[in-house]
Amino acid sequence: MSDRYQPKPEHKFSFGLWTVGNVGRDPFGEPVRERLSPVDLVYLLAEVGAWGVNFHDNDLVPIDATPAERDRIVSDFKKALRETGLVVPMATTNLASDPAFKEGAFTSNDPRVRAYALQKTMRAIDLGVELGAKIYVIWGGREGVETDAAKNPVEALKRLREAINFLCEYVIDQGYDLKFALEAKPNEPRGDIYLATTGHMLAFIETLDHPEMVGVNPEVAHEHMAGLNYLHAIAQAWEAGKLFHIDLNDQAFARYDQDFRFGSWNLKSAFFLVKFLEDVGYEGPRHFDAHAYRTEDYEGVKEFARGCMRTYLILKEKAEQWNSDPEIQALLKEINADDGSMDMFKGRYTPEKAAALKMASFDRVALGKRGWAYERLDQLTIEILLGVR
Ligand code: GLT
Ligand code: MN
Ligand code: MN
Repeated sequence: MSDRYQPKPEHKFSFGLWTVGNVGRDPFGEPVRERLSPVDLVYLLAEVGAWGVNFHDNDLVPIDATPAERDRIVSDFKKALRETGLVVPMATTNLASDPAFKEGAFTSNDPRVRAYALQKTMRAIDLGVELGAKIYVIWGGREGVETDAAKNPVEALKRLREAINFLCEYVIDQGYDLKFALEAKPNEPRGDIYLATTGHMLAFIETLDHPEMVGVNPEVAHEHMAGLNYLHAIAQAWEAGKLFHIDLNDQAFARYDQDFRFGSWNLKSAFFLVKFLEDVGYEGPRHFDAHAYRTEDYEGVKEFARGCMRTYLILKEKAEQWNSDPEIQALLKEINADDGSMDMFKGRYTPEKAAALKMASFDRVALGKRGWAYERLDQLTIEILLGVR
């Protein structure tokens, strides 16, 4: 392997314990890999060159652990972090696995479940902060329905808002340095999940009591499952100052939740994504929320993890090549040419501007005849990706 694709701490590559620790269970089959301990997973991640490790409360501490067991697990985990130098940039709560949450967590019709979900999340926040997390992801995997007979969707939104407002106040009250990142997914494991896309989340955040504490954690697969352009979701979140975290993986459109290795399916989308993140100077973690094929043993899991990071770094290099390619730059210059003749119509509205614009004449036919050379531009992109340029 060439050294220039070697992951380094400054790349901020992170993985969840649940990603490399995924044992390959699916709806049709039993686990295919033995379960590794959180400490083993930290060493595995250190071996492949990751910088950070994230977890759900119960990835680290089993849901039925006693306080003494919790303390021992946390101290073993801290020791592994010290020995490997790995950091914990993000933490989250498992509000999906336990049967108590089968009808939802923060949106459940049962007030006891809603209260329990809040309690579990406050405790998980304490755990995350204790281990250094600065970002707290909330993924409402069970916050949905199979039938709308079950719940008024407006009521569900109100419950979600109340829960997130409560948690923001809790964080302020504790004096924690922690931001929330909401993660959307359109469906699976529920028939339909509320706030189905990053766009829905961005609108919802503006209705919260502390919108400044809450951003998004968009995932490639989740936007692709909704048939959407992930880059556009990322760009909107970025422009709104809300790109607090990111879940990188890959996913064919119109399929079940695949969580493939980053860049393994839609290379061109992955390229434009990496180019965007690098061009704008995104400084957050590059978190891979994916897992190895079910066919793999732990050697394959390491290959999977290395592959996520290596592909990211190769695409980063391709983005630099794209940005410095003279023919591409000449095309972009041409595409964005501006002779200044429209300057008087730009910017904010004024009645004078509007009046002048209404009187202006345009050569509509000439505008329609222009060729944009996007075929050439895209082919040049493809040739860079294919390594022949
Ligand atoms: C789960 C889910 C992910 C979320 C994780 C955080 S858990 O793997 O599929 O998309 O990001 O709760
Ligand atoms: Mn996912
Ligand atoms: Mn995710």
